[in-house]
Amino acid sequence: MAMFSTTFDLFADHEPEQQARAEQIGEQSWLLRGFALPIVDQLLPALDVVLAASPLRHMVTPGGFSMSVGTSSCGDWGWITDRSGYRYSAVDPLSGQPWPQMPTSFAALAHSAAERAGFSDFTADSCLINRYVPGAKMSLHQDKDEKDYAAPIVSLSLGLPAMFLFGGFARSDKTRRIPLLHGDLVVWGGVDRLRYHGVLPIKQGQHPRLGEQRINLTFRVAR
Ligand code: MD3
Ligand code: FE
Repeated sequence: MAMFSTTFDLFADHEPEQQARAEQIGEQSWLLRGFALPIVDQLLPALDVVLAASPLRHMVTPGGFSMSVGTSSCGDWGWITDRSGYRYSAVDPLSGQPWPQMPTSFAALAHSAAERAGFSDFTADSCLINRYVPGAKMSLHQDKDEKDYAAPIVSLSLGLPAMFLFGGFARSDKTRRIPLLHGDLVVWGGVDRLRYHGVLPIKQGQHPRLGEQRINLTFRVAR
């Protein structure tokens, strides 16, 4: 992978009250450090509403392993896995109901982050919610269950820090480690969309706002 050590002042002319710096971490991937911090107070109650209707649960992989990460979704489509495979579903298999609506604060945040990374008109139809407690991890994988790889994936990190692994196009390719912190947004698009990635086991800790957990939201165009 080419090196992107430079920090670019991408949006210097726009909204200087929000942080103006975006760090390029891949050909078409951008880290927006602390981008969500000004609106975390709106996001967390909205997340509680979503999780009251569709609680986090430990899904089972096609191979029969229970994920260490607890997952749920909101929006038109939710990502699920069970013994029959990985897919998007319009219905939450736990509630038998459609997934909760995507809160407008979530949709607006994802749209605005994508725009800052050069992807105009990003409208997510799915938000996957991952909850990590200390020790939980996500093994190297590619996200291939979405229909259109042209749309980026936008991720929001909340709570405890994570060490994110950003790899190449083969599982065995060398990975780079990128710390993801409370309030960080990352936009993964274009050629980087199909890179292998994962999360190292979360370290013990207490986050002042979220306690002993990390929550990651990924906004996607699923269908
Ligand atoms: C890079 N989640 O849910 S988010 C996932 O922190 C997932 O919970 C991780 O990987 C988490 O599938 C990482 C960042 C992310 C998401 C999708 C990507 C990075 C990506 C797709 C392609 C490349
Ligand atoms: Fe992923």
